[in-house]
Amino acid sequence: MSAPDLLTQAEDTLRRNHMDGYTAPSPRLYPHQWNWDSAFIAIAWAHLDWEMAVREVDTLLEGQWRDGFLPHIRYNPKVREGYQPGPDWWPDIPVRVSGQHTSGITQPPVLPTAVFLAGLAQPDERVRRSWWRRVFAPLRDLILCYPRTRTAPGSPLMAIVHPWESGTDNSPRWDFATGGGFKPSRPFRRADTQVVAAAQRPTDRDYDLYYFLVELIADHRYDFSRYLPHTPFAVYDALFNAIWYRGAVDLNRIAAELGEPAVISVEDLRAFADAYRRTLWHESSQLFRDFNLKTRAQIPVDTVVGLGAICGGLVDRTMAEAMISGYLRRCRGYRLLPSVLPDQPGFEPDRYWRGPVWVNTNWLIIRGLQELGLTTYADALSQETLALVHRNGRREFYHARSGEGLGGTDFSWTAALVVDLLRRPVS
Ligand code: 9WN
Repeated sequence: MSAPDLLTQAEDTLRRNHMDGYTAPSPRLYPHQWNWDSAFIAIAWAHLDWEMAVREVDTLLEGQWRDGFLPHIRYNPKVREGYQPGPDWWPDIPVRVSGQHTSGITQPPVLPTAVFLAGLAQPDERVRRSWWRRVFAPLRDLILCYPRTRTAPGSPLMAIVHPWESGTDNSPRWDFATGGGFKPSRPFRRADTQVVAAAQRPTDRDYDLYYFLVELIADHRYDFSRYLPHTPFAVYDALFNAIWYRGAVDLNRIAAELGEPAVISVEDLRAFADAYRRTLWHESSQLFRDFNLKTRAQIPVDTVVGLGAICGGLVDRTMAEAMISGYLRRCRGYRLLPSVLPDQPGFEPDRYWRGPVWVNTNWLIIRGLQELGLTTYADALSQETLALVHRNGRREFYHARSGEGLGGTDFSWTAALVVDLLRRPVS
């Protein structure tokens, strides 16, 4: 297949998945609107059909809360079946726009970066600026909300409180919590294994923890300071924090274009970057690791998230090169980049976030390497990613050894990021 065919098929997938003002991640498996999915998708729409990017972002922001928090799912009221948990598990959500239904947790805040990139794809400066001006306040509220509501005394890093907030749901990094035997008080039903083989999805034990945390967080009405003493899960996630930092930098760039003051000051950005490196760096693996707030210790699992600082702009070129070359050495014989390093105990090449290759994490690292001038690495990884999708279709994830397409079909962010890599090639 030639690059134009790959592009056409990716665009077809996005158009088919578009409904009611947003693009579903994979209509049968995930029919609602997801936070970081829509951010990735908006980047592609900006290349293909700029007004569609504007709509994707507007619809996502309709689910924003009064304090700026952007939830991980905005439910489409027309979709009544087909995804669990539904909005009934999340009572009393403080939405800005009445009538909206959302989840009560968040996801990595890719949106400010996506709006920055989508804006740059608009050649008419007047149109670009007027869009940035219109979405600036909600994005500022979003970036400021996490330091205000998700930090604990003594650190500017932000805690995630549910594996779903990491976007890498059943990563072995979270086995410390799934192994705890937590169960919700009410029965729940899984819809995901009706669509995708159970062997490729999180286990029932993972889901017990997911629903236990849903209940705990909802019972405390989404107030971090209230449930922090009671939860077994509060983590400084290396990717979430890197994406927040990158989002803050990109939003400051938008602010500068609009003649607005910086949203996060240079001093605060510096203090954040210092804390990130001090708390999360793991010298012997030459990667960053997550930090468990409950045990006050790093979580000893090496995954692709450990490279997240590269896309966040939190490391220099020398450090990034040491990180990526070390990672590549440890995945010889596997497709790049496996979501978990194959030498790690929890590695499974075909199960969701426990080893398979994902296009969104590859894309984040590719763009980070590119910005640092590590073009040879970025270009090679981009070519491999495009070849993987070319051979195996626009799937949710890919077997870490064989490259076979797995999980959801017609997957929107896979299609979207292929579009971006083709339309804005590394070299
Ligand atoms: C829970 C939609 C989402 C992605 C996540 C991915 C998966 C949901 C699920 O699908 O999570 O949010 O039900 O498995 O892990 O990153 O945003 O594509």
